[in-house]
Amino acid sequence: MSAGYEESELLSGFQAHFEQFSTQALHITQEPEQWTSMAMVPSISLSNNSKQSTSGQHAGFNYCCSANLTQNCLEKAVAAIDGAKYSLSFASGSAAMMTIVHLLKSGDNIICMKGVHGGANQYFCRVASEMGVETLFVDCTSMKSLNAAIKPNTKLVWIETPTNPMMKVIDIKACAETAHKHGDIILVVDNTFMTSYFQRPLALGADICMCSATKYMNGHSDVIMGLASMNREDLYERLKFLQNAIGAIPSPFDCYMCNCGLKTFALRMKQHFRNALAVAKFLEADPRVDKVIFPGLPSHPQHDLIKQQCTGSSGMMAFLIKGGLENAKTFLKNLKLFTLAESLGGYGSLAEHSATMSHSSVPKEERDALGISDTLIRLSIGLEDSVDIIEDLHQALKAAHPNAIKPAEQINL
Ligand code: P1T
Repeated sequence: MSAGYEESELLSGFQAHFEQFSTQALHITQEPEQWTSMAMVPSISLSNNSKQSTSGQHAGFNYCCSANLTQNCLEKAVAAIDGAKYSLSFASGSAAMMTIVHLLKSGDNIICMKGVHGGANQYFCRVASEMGVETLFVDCTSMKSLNAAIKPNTKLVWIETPTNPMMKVIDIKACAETAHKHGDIILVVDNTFMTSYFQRPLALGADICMCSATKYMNGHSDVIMGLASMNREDLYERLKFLQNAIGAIPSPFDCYMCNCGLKTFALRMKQHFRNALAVAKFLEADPRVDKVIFPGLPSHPQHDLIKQQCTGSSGMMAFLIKGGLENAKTFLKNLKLFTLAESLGGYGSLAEHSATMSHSSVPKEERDALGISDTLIRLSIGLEDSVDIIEDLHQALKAAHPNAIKPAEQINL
């Protein structure tokens, strides 16, 4: 079996890619001149404080909760990548989310897309609500539903597109228009799955583009970090204040690591897409699989919107294995190359059972309504050779369905 996709086929139907992405990811704010040693690779500045010339006089650095050289370097690079004026980094994607929600006050309302990742659901329902900020979960794929749900105290619309793990896609431009029609409502897009390599929320009208850099941005499964980029100065100033006041900042070492990760970001994303497309085509043709949900496949119900909004798709997909919970469990247990683990977006292929892993904190009736069933398996397709990835899936499917009628070897990839 060989993936063998040509570049033209990979990108067919998708809009042209954003210009200069790779160059920016490699060079923005990496100038050796900023370091006394003229170091090509940005240095790690570990000091948590800086000397002041006289009391209250400093060169932009006093205590590391407000600024750090390595962190600033990363934030400027991310701003360029996200097509933003400003970017801020946080201790995790969840910390970025919490800091953003602190833009609101008690009595304010949030509208959140139905079916966001388990941590967001948990934060909105069990943390923000305790502080008097209520969240209404709405199907934001429908502008009619979003429009009808907006109340006078709605201050923020939070969408994740594609959603985790059901891969529902939201029209960012339409969402921004709908939200902004009602006044100063902040539209936040969690761009973790697509990243700005494939999808540019700010250019489509969003106010804040956030992501968990724990995933693709860093890409090596060894950092926990969150990022938020924006063009509005007022939002930047307030979030910069909150970043310092709350203190959920990343360590300089993690900033250094993430900055290194950006060097291969464009290459990695391209390969994630290439591999994921090969895997999705394999799974879609396999009789042991009921359904594949991958934004890069024409069978995705919102493929037209995806082609309009994105320049490709990452390595994230979900599929329904035929049978029941036992088949899903046998499949997962038999994977050899894939690691059975939560998280996503790293170099190595991961598989997980969303109902009992990443989304176990979501009540069962909500999971059922979203389609997170016992047979749903989420894959984060890594950077291994696609033939090996497919071979692993094939042998695990065989273990889960020993009597399947049509062997996948017959499917010519
Ligand atoms: O893990 P953290 O850096 O705090 O990011 C949270 C987060 C934010 N946004 C999305 C879309 C996410 O999926 C996550 C975390 N999700 C997982 C760890 C998971 O396995 O789904």
